[in-house]
Amino acid sequence: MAVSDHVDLPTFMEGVKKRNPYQPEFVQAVQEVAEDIFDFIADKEEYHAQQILRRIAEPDRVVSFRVCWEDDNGNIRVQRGWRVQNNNAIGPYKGGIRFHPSVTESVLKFLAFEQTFKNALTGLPMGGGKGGSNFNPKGKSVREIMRFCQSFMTELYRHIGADVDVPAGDIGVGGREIGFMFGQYKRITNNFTGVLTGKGLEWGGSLIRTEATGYGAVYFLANMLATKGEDLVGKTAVISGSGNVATHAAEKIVQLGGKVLTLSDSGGFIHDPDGITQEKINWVKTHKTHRRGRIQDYVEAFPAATFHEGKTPWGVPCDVALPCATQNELLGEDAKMLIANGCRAVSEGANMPTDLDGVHVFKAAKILYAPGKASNAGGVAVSGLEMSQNSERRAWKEDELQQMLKDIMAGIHSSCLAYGDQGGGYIDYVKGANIAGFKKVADAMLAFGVV
Ligand code: NDP
Ligand code: 2IT
Repeated sequence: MAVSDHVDLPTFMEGVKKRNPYQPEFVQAVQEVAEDIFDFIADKEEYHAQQILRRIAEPDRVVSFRVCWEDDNGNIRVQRGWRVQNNNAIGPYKGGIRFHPSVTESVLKFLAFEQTFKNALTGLPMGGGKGGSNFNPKGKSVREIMRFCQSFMTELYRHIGADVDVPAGDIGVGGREIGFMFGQYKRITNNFTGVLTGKGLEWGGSLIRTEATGYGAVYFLANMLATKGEDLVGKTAVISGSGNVATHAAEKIVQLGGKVLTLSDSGGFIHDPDGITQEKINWVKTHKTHRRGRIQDYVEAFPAATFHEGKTPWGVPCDVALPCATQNELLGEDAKMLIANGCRAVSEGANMPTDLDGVHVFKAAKILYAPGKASNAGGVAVSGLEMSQNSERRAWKEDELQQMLKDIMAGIHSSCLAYGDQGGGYIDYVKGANIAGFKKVADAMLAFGVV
C-alpha cells in the first residue's frame, strides 16, 4: 500500500496558502473547515490516503472571462467574469452569481468551497459552484444591467447546463438579473431548460425561493433555541444587511413573535427601538430592492429610528443576531460585544460573515452559533426543489414547499447535532456542519477512485 500523506493542520494550511497567494478569503474558508476535519479524519486512513480534503480544496475548474458592454453614454466598459466549479461529486455544480465591485477570484473560490458543504447538508443532489463579476449594479440603468447580463451570459452559457451547472442569484443578482440571463441563454441555445434557479413564477420559478434563505435562517435559529426549550416570542433581534436575505429574515422573526431592532447596508445601520414591523419591512423592500435606495432614508420615513453612518449593528444589545450582508462583517471584537450584551444565539444568513477570530469567540463562549453553510442553506435548498419541479415540468403548491423548507432546515439541524454534540448541553454547530457536509462529499469521492 502506498504511504499516505499524514500532514498536520499547519503544514496542510501552509500548502493551501502557497498554492493560493493573494486569496485570503479562500484560505480563511479552508482553514475554518480544516480545523474540524483534521480531528474527524485523524483515525480514518482512507480519507488521508485518497487526499480527500486536499482535492475538495482544489476547484475542479475556474473559468475566467472578459465581459464587455456598452453604457448609456456609448462608452465601452470591460469587466471580469468568473465561474468557479468547485466539486460535482454529489450532483451538478450549483450556486449563485454575485455582482459586486468587491468580487475577486478569491471571494468566488471561498463561496464555491462553502457551497460544496452547504449543498451536501441540504440532502439534495447538488455539487458546489459560484460565479460572478466585479460589475457594480449600483447607479446603473435597467438597460445597462440588461446589456451587462446578456454579455455575461454570452460567455457563461457554454459552461453551464441543467445537468452540468445551475447558477442562481446572490448579492446584486435578483429576479430581474436572472430574467435577463435566462432570456439570453434561451436565445443563444434555443433551449428552455432549468439552467438557472430563482426564475419568475411564469417561466419555471418556484414559490418561496425568494423568501427561502431568510426564512430558513430563522427556522434554523428556532431549531437551535428549541434545544434550550426557548422560542422567538419577545426576543430582540439585530440584523445586518437590507437585501433579500436580511428583509426575509426580519419578516420571519416578526411572524414568530420577535422584535427586529436593526438593518444595515454598506453606508451604515439603522436602529429602530420601536421594532421594525412588517409594514416597515415592506417599505425597506420597496426602497432598497426596487428603488435601489439607501437604508439611511429609513429615518426620514420612521423618525423614531436613528442612523449610524459607517457602522455595523453589533453594539446594539439583543437576544439573537443574524448577520445577513456579506463576508467578514462581524469581527472578533464584535462577537465579544454581542456576548457581553447578552446575545445568546447567532444564525448566519450571509456566507462567512464572521471572521475566524469571531468564530473562535463564539465557540469558546459556547453560545448557539450556526455557520452560514448550515443556517443559510434554505435558499439553495429551494433552488434544488425548483430544479426538481423543472425536471418534472410541474409546480408544487406553496404549503408543500413551506413544509419541505422547514423539514430540510430541521434535517440540517439534526445533522449538526449528530457530529457537533460536545456533551454538557453544548452543540458545536460549526463542527457538526463541517463534518456532516464533508462526509457526504468525501464518501462519494471515495466511490469514484482517483479522478
Ligand atoms: P442583496 O444584494 O439582496 O443584499 C445585500 C445586502 O448586503 C445589501 O444590504 C448590501 O448593502 C449589503 N452589502 C453587500 N456588500 C456589502 C459590503 N461589502 N459591506 C456592507 N454591506 C454590504 O444580497 P443577498 O441578500 O442575496 O445576500 C446577502 C448575503 O447572503 C450574502 O453573503 C450572500 O452570499 C448570502 N446568501 C444569499 C442567498 C440568496 O438566496 N440570495 C443564499 C445564501 C446566502 P448595499 O445595498 O449598500 O450594497
Ligand atoms: O449562497 C447561496 O447559497 C446562494 N446564493 C444561493 C445559491 C442557489 O443556487 O440558490
